[in-house]
Amino acid sequence: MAQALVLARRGLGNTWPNPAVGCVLIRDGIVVGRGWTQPGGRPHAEVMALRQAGEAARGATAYVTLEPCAHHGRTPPCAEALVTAGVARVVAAQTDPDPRVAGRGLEILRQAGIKVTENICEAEARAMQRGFLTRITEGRPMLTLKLGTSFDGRIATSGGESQWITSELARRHVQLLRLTHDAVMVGGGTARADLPGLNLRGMGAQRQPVRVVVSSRPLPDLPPEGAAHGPLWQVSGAPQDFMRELGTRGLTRVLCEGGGILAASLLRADCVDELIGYTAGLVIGGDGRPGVAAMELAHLSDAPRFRLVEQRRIGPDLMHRWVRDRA
Ligand code: AOF
Ligand code: ZN
Repeated sequence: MAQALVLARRGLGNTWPNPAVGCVLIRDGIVVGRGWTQPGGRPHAEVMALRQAGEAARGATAYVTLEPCAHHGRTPPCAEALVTAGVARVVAAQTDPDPRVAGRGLEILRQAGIKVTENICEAEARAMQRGFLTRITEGRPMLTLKLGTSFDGRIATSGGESQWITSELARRHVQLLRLTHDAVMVGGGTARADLPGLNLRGMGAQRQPVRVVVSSRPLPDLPPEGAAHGPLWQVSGAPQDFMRELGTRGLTRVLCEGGGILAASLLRADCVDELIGYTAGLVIGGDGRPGVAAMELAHLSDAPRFRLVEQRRIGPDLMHRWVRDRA
């Protein structure tokens, strides 16, 4: 399952509106097939692994990071494909909350006499598929807020000078973040002031992320959609509303890269699921521009609290990642 999770990760940012799933087929202790969800969400992971295994799938155990699907889409369901291939056992990390599946995939397998084991590495699988799970259960994509700041949480001097606070290496790491998200989001102020590329450069990307600009005013001339830039979507209004709209349009993982006003409104609306900070060893002071603008909280208990899950040195900077646990 650990291997299947590694394979699943390859699809992050690439498979929306579908989840990024991994599948490993093992027979007699030997890996006979490996698959992961392909760009755009099809073919599914199991189909890729079964294709690779061919006849060797007969009698094998399939490790999948999500319950195999049960619905007839453009192709027959993966649960049926596993039955037809003669797989003997299926180990699934979690059931699929998509109402078209929701336990029916595992039921098809059991009915066919396949041994089914559930909830193996469930926490890891749920963490990786949080974007898809959030879209299915809450109707909105998962949101990651990234901030590259000085030691004291500033993103620019009072005069607006911001290039560069974090190192080149940290900024390369942000490219990796974009690679694993479906879309990159900025506020109108940032779009106008920085004319950001919001694209992937030199990462061998199969797909450019969607560019989402949150603004009710006309946008500046940003590069048109093409090989180097993803589609450009403008949204506005209350965070809960435009986040739902993005979910309806299929996004599962959105990376917000600022600015401070958008960050504050997303945090106030409790729409942020993950924080990623890149902290540089320079101090700008209280007259500098804050990474998060005023939130006007009356009480500390109103502030969203996050849990630290990762910290790492990246060149001269500190990368730290925090998640918001929800019931
Ligand atoms: C799997 N393996 O690799 C993935 C699954 O639109 P469709 O027909 O491609 O189906 C999308 C649904 O299939 C999606 O909402 C989720 O329930 C499941 N995704 N299932 O067996 C996979 N990506
Ligand atoms: Zn499937």
